[in-house]
Amino acid sequence: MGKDEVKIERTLVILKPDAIQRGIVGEILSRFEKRGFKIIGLKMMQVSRELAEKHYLEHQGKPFYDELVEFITAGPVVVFVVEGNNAISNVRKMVGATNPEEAAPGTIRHDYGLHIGKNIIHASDSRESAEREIDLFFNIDELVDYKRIDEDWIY
Ligand code: D4T
Repeated sequence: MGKDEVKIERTLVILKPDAIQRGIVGEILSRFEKRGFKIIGLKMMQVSRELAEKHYLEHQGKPFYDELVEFITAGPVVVFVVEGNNAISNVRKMVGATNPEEAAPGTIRHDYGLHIGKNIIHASDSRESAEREIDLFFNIDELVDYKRIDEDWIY
């Protein structure tokens, strides 16, 4: 791929409370680093009910909504912003299908999960959600602009 075909995007990833409790944060972060993605913002936080409701606005009224909000607020999460070529769709592919039982082997949800109610990770599903979600979880001064030393060997 020529450099002019590279489409650099940003997307939001949340490692949900199950990932923190199970001690797999490092391993999952490592997958993104090794793939060549650049982490440009990263923090641990407790999601408030208010933030959870904003984040899951599109699911309000669905049967699993209450559980979803309970789960994401049940303990600390790790949130990060990933930057790289076609980051939104490429990260979704790494994450895998919503239900870990249906996710393809090699995806994060398959490799670490067994049940839809505890599916480890969230990643933005479109350009619009990526912008909205990055804005919801990060202040602009929490995102860092830098060059990774291996960038010229990735693109
Ligand atoms: P998130 O938003 O967590 O990245 O998941 P997806 O984008 O892959 O899937 P989604 O928005 O359809 O679902 C959001 C969240 O709800 C849980 N869920 C979903 C659930 O517990 N039961 C269900 O039947 C569905 C469809 C899992 C992910």
